[in-house]
Amino acid sequence: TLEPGHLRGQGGVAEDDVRTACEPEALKRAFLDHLLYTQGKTLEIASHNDIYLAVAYTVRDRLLRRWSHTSSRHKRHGTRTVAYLSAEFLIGPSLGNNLLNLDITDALRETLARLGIDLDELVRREVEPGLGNGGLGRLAACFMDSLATGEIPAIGYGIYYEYGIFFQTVVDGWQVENTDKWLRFGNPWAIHHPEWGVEVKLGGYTEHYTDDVGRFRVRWVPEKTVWGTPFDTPVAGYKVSTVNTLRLWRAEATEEFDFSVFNRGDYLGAVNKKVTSENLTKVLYPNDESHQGKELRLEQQYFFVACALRDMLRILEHRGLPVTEFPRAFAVQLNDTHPAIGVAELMRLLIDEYLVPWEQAWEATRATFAYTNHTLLPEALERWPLELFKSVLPRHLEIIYEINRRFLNEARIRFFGDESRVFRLSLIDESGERYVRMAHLACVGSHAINGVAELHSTLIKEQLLPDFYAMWPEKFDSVTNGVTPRRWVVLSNPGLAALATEALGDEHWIRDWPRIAGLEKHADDAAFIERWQRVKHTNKRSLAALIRDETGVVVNPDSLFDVLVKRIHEYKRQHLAVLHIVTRYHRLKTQRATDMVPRTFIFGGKAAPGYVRAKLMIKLITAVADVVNSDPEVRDLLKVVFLPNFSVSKGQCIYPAAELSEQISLAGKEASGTGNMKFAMNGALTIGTMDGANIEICQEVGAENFFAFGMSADEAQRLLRSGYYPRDLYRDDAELRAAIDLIRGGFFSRGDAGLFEPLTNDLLNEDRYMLLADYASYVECQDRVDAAYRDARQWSRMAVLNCARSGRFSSDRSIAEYARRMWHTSALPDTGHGG
Ligand code: GL9
Repeated sequence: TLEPGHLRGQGGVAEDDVRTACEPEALKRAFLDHLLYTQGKTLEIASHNDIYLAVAYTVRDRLLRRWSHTSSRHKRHGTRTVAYLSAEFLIGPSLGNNLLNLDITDALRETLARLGIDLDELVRREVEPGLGNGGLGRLAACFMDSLATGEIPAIGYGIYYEYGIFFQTVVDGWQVENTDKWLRFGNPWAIHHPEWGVEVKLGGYTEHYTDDVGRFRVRWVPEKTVWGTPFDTPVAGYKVSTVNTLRLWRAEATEEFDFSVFNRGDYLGAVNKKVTSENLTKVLYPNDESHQGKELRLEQQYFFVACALRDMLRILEHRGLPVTEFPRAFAVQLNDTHPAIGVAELMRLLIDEYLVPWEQAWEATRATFAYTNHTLLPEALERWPLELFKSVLPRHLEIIYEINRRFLNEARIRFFGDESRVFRLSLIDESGERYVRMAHLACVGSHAINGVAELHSTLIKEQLLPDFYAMWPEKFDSVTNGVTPRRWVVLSNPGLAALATEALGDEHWIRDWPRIAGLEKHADDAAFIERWQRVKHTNKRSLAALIRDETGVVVNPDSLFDVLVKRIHEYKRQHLAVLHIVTRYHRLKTQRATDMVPRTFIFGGKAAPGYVRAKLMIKLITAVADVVNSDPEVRDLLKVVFLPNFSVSKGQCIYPAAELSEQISLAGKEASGTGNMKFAMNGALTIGTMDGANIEICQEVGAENFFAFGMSADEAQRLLRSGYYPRDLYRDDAELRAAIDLIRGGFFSRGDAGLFEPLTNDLLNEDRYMLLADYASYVECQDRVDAAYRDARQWSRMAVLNCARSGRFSSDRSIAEYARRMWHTSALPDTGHGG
């Protein structure tokens, strides 16, 4: 038998402590243990990556005990768990965030420093998993943080893509996509659980038969099956003991299937099938706001949803509950329509496999699901060609037909005699080639439907889904997006965090962001403003260094940092910002406008690889940058930078350094935006249209602290309906004409007049996003920005007010609203009694 002494390691640290204790000595022992016993290296020969991994494992160990306590607590209390279904989770780098939430940053930094290791460099160099495209995926990650911090039982379900969003480089001014092999050096945060694998069927046909006790049954005979196994990443709340789970699924070949082919002597065929199965979760589709009707994409969606629902049934069984308890055990949130097939899949499981009667199954399904819509753009709405859908999911199509039949019967009674409305409500689009409408499936199968900002939710009711709204007004709701102040302030902007803690007297604001309002009373305090300015200047210098390292461009940290970072898309109107820059340049060249405020325009964002116009917009930005930056006459009055590969890590460096946040989408097009919130929290002023959450930001911070311009959504729609003629605007506005003529005359393309014609011709002839209609207002507003920036003290005062009044934009608030109104769940905190 082992004496207690045998449990002690050489360092005098108990074995137990080596996994849990957070004192410097224990951390040191734990780190060296992992370096030797996990990485097989001593400090002398360890690579940077060895050290990183050993540190990450040391941190992960400290999450595991809490993780297992959290799941047994959830099991014991049997409370409703939120299942957040999302095809994307853009979580960003984990190390810094976990250290923050565990509250061990300082202890570990000190420990490692004594070994000659710089923790901050490990944090800075961590590769991030790019498992999302942009706002939608990042929102899911902020929500996971807020769920854990609010101690709400939750599991995030999604896909463990082998290749995330591509890595963007810029070559000769053009975007070039490179593969993102984020798993190359290993992922220390996730734990693979093959024992929780599930089989997923695809393709084939159905058989209807009568079983031996005379019941009508349906059998789905698949063409192939794939095997899904989960990778679990712990998600720790901020300084609480709750650790929730992000469970991402990877596809593999099923053994049985491959062997059957193999046994027929077709070895290569069998291997090929294996490769095909594994392709399923290989790559994230890099489109944003545009639906691609690709079979593999539909398979990905069904795959992770099927895995997730099976997993929930396993948990239900483990808790000893019958399947009819499903809606009491889980609230399933659909992050857009990507997981909407879950409605049909849960029905299939209940009626085909558990033999629950249809009515009862339907009631349970509706009680389970809620649907969040994230866009109004028609090209983003998912519709699957019926034949494609049938070939992948033959049984689900039958179930959707039956859901539709019953639903349309209800609609016919509700809207007596109005067959055209019934036609518009149908889950099947029959206006031309036939399609399955995923948003309609999500609406019918959910008890709640919400938009992501007030304007967006209104437009959903009035324009996107008016017939559904007429049928079920009580289902429609609105939850304005939010972002986590832990990552986007505390981690990204330590200078501001320290200042806030000092000014507010404690750190409560980190878990209760509205308390940041306490900064308001310091807005007129000269000493406070001076410190605020120093923080901003330090952040600007860091960003300037990053810009120099990545692009070679040297920018002046005393210039106004004017930032536009987000996916590149026509509706977001990056080219409107370019028109303004070109106007400034034209003024400098023609009017010697020496009183101009020196500005650095910083752009970042990825274009979908197949989106030719968006890629041309990047080329336009870089082309203007090349000319402007090398014109000696411009000096430092104007600098333009395109920072490649915008990502979560880059964002963490950019938002804290920004002074002006560009949110310039055509009103009515941006559902919410979340970058706009990150900027405001970090004290940037917004120049923006009355779109998405910009409207709410303007309301909160006050119109006098916000640069609003352009048409409202209403005005834009009325102008479009009454006849919009962009060429008249071009003809009548000399500055606008000069800017467009410079671009289309080839000035920025070194004489190649044709290069930007697809963009300029579109602006003159169609201009779907109405840049020309908002141009004059935008340029005039930018002149007011200059005037305001000249008074540094006053500018900083407005910046402080922007931060202080951003209390509403924490994702903690969004999650509290979902929990109360959609999920009917509440926190399950650790009381400390029995773990
Ligand atoms: C988006 C909307 O366009 C944004 O306005 C919104 O803030 C986010 C989160 O609700 O969702 N919908 C969408 O498809 N994307 C969004 O950003 N696109 C990407 O995520 C790339």
